[in-house]
This record gives sequence, C-alpha cells and structure tokens, in this order.
Amino acid sequence: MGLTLTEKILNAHIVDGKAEKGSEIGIRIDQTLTQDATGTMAYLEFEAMGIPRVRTEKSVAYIDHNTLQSGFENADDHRFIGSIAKKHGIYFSRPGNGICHQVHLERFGVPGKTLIGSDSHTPTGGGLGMIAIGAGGLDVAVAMGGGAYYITYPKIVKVNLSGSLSSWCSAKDVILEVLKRLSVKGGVGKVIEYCGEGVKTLSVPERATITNMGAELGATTSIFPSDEITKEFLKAQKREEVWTALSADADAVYDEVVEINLSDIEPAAACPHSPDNIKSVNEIGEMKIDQVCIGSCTNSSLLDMLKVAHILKGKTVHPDVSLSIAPGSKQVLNMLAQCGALSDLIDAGARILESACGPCIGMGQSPNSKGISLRTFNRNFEGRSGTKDGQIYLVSPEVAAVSALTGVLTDPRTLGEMPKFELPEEFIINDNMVVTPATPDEADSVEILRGPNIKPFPKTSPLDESIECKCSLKVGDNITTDHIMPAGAKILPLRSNIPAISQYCFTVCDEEFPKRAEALGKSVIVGGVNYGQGSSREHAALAPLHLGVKAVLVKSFARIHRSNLINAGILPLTFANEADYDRISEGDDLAFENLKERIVKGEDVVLKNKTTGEEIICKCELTDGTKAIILAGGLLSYTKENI
Ligand code: MIC
Ligand code: SF4
Repeated sequence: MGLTLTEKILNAHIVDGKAEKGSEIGIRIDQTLTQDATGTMAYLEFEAMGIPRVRTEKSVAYIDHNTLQSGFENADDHRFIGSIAKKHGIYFSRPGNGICHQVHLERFGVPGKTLIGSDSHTPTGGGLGMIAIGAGGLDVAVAMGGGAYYITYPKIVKVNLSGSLSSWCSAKDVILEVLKRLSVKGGVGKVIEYCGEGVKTLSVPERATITNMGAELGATTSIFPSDEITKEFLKAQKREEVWTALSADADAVYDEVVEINLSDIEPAAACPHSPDNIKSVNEIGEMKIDQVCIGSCTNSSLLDMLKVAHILKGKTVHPDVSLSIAPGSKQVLNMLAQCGALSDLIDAGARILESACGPCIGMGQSPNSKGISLRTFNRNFEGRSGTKDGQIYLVSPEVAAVSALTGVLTDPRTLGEMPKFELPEEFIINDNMVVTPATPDEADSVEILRGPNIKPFPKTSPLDESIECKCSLKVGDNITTDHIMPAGAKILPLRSNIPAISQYCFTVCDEEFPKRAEALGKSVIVGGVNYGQGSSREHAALAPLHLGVKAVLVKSFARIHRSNLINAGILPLTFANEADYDRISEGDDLAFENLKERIVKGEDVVLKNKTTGEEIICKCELTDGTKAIILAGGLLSYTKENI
C-alpha cells in the first residue's frame, strides 16, 4: 500500500512511538522559528534548560509582531531576543525584515523537512512541501534543545484539486471554500494534504496562502507536494539546491477525500466573527465599507502585492475608505520599489505600513466604531482588530483592492479582464537583515541584554493529590485565545511580563475575572466546544497559571492550546457527558478527590459539585508522555528533571 506525502515525511522523522493513526509520536524537528510576541518566553524557557547551542539544522528568531514600540518594552524584547539568538546559534531576522512565515518561505524553508514555530500560522511552510506545525513556545524551546516534538499521529485528508482558477478568483477563495466545508473545528487531529491536477496551476505563494489559513481549520498542518513549481520558486530565491521532488504515492490511502474543482471557485468572504462564516461576495452584495487592509502572513507575497498594484494603478482609493498595505517582507517591498509598483500603490492613496503583522494583531489601524473592514488576513475574531464592534470580513487581495476603489464590497469579475503581469524570474536576494549567530568559540563573550519588563517564567508545582476550589469563570463554545489572552497595541507589549499581562486575561468576556481568580487563589474554568482555538500563544495558559487556575473543564479543546495547558501544568479535562456542562455554574464549589491517584492510574476524574451535590465524570486523556508532564507540574519542570 502506498503512502501519503504526510506519512512519508512523518515516518522519516519518528524518534518515539509508532506510525499508527491516533497514537502519540515524537518527531525529530529540523527547523524552528519564533516570533517576538511568543519568542521572549520561548527563549527564557530555552535558557532555563541550560543547553548552550541549538541542536536543530536551522533555528530562526523573527521580530515582526511587536514593532509598534510605543514604549521601551518591545525594543527591550528585540534586544533580548537578538542577544540570546547570537549566543545560542539562532539566526536573527531583524525588525523590518518581514513577517516570519513569509520570510521563512522565501529564505529558509526546505521541502521534506520538519519545522515547528511558536506561531499558529507556521503551516505556511506546507506550501513548500514541509511538515510545518504551530506549537507553544515551550515545545519550540525543547525542539531547539534537540528534544522531540510530540503529536498524535494524524488522520490525513486528501483535498483533490481539479480544474484551474477563473480570472479574479484567488487562492484565498480556495481556502475559504475549504473552511466553509470543514468549519473551524473540522481539521482537529488531521493533516490536510492537497493533491490532483489542480495543484500544478498554483504557485508556491498561492499554495502558502492555502496552507497558512489551514490553521483556521484547527488542523495539525496542511501540505502541498514539492514539484517543478516549487523548484522554480526556490530557483528564483537562489536556493534551488535545497529542492527535492516529493509527492504522495499514486495508491496512497486517505482517511477522507474532499473534491474541489478550482474552476467552480468564486470570490468569497469570511463574515464576522469567524473564519468559517463564509458567503460569496455576490451573496453579501454591495455593502458600504470603511476600511481595507492588505497584507498579513496569508496574503503579502510579491504576487499578491503586484496584483493589487495593477488594480490600483492610475486610480484613487474611494474617499470614504482608508486603505493600508503591508508588504510581507523586505524582499517584497524592495521588489515593489524596484519595479515601480510601490509608486502605483502610493499614488492611488494607499497608506504603506512596515513589513510586519501590524493591523492583523490589532497593532494599529483599528477600524472606526462599527466600521466595516475588508482584510486579506486570516482571523476575524470579535475585538481582535482593536475595535470591539468592528465588522471584519476576510477576503482575497483582488476583492480587497477592487472594493477599496469602489467603496463597496465588489465582485471583481464585474470589472472585465484581470490585469496581466509576469512574476520576475529572479528575486532580489539580500539577507543583510538576518544576523548570523556567534561561533561556539565566540558565544561565551556574548552578553544577554535584559530589559526591566522581562520577568521570569511563572512558578509551577507538581500536581496536587486533591483539589478543592471554585469555578471562577464559565464561558461558551469556540472561545479563542484572543478571548483568553487578548493582544493589540495596549496589551502586546506585556508579553514578557506574565504578572502584568495576566491582568487582562479573559477581560474581553469578563472584566472582573483577573481580580476574582487572584482573590480565590485557585480555581477551575469551565467552557464549551473548541476551547482555545486560534493562536499558539502560551500566554493563554501562563496567565491563567499565574492567576491560580488549576484545571480547565470543557466540551472539547483546540490542539495547540491543550498542549500549552499541559506544558503549563494545568489539567485539561473534558466532560464525559457534554450535557453536564449545564450542571456547573460560575461560583460553584468544586472538589476533585484523589485526583493524582486517578490521573496516575489513567482513570476518569470525578468532580463533586459541592454546591449542587452532584457528581460529574471528567475525562483526562493523557499519553504516558503528557501524564509525566502534568505530574511534574509542566514541561519546564519535567525537562529540568529529565535532562
Ligand atoms: C495570531 O495570529 O494570533 C498570532 C499573534 O500570530 C499568534 C501568536 C501570538 O499570539 O503571539 C498565533 O497565531 O499563534
Ligand atoms: Fe502575524 Fe497576523 Fe500572521 Fe499572526 S496571523 S503571524 S499576527 S500576520
């Protein structure tokens, strides 16, 4: 029986466990990436492990999220990450060099390799034929130290692409179609593998748009084959030597098959407030808009930017619309400047932003009250833009640019022929914003530069024998990490300071939560399905840890957040019977008796609701590895004990 591409790469990297669907495997990690908003914690954790030099083939630290620098905090973090990278053998991509996923695709990704990154959109690398997975900072720290990364051997979904995209239809519309069919929780425990004749019609940046936003499916990752088109892309990047041909065997067996005819794809939008709330642009109609933002790790490649420049050339942005554009990397921005397309964007009235995440994570450009904003980004969770009642629609660069001119949501197909242009055969290669690490001999003399905002990792303790505490918060379904630990210009600068950032934990849902949880000393949070969807930020586990949260009891978890809870030593519990969700209220007194004994024996956990007198059965499905981490009080304590 033949193998899928995912199986081929995973099986070649297994260092622990067996290649059996649903069982836990440890894989060797070839490359890691971090970004600054999760990076400081990841490097503090790496430092705490006491390993002098990274043991990966390539590790890169990017500065792209916190580039607003509205105080000393971010600049201090940048210096800290730069110095620690230099000392420990990590390449350092300086602020201004671009968004981690875009730069990694251009300059570092290698087909067939494994990559984990402390950012949920790391699967962008799947566009190059990598197994690229988003993870918590602590997992990335362990991988940098040469440790395996543990995942459940995934189910593999084949998305069979046929046909080719019609004029004005985009790779973004393809992933929106996949989200429409599978939903934000449809990918949990799965890898989405793209195959079929249609693959040959998509360039690497288009493939990367699709794998990038596969994160919104909750999938472990997404992947495309590595073919002649991949080779061309790498050749343009002067990295042809890293190319290898990779694809699934013709008789590979998949767990599920989804058929998509690219010729049927239409311009679409993800409507507020979820990336799977998909409608066609026609269905929504000519809605008046206030803002358009083009960029982010989903749609900021040279291809995307050139499309936009050709649409805007010689025209003016509608008087009622603010248009901002952030090219994804220095390479993209520089090439736009060199070919004159940047001038077309400026001339049309676009507000050019630096090559960074920017508005995607609420770092500026928040829309006006109730403002309707079209964005080429990947997430439209409520409040993420920085405007609580902002209405964010996720669209393709084509829809965004055309609508910026008309002032209303516009189906670009009404504009006749799409402007034609060719991508250059060679890209501008200048890695002068990537700092090479010190040699092992020089490393001792590199000083680590720490600012006053950088506080140590919160204290964890081994699992208690029994826990008695209150339910400090009860929330509903699809809670995102943007609810648990909001980002944005005000809060993001506190990423290196857990005590300070904790004061914003869950404030989107309940302003009083941090104070209440702290006053209780210890507590449990109760939630619904797909709890913790979205980002990889381990702050969504570290802040509750700091506030004394001992366990989170929900109907189901999103993958990365569940791992982050385990890594922080917080018990992830699910209801054996989902209807029991209704049998706990906020403020109830709860007791987990003989908790440790039950966890050790792998038994269900019994929760006594002392307020109602009822008993609730909770599942805690831990593997041997994750059980050991929970018992030790988190991955850092576990790793220290076991190194
Ligand atoms: C996001 O898009 O939500 C982020 C900001 O990139 C996060 C990481 C973070 O919170 O620092 C992610 O996707 O993991
Ligand atoms: Fe940055 Fe947005 Fe991409 Fe997250 S989703 S990495 S904030 S551009």
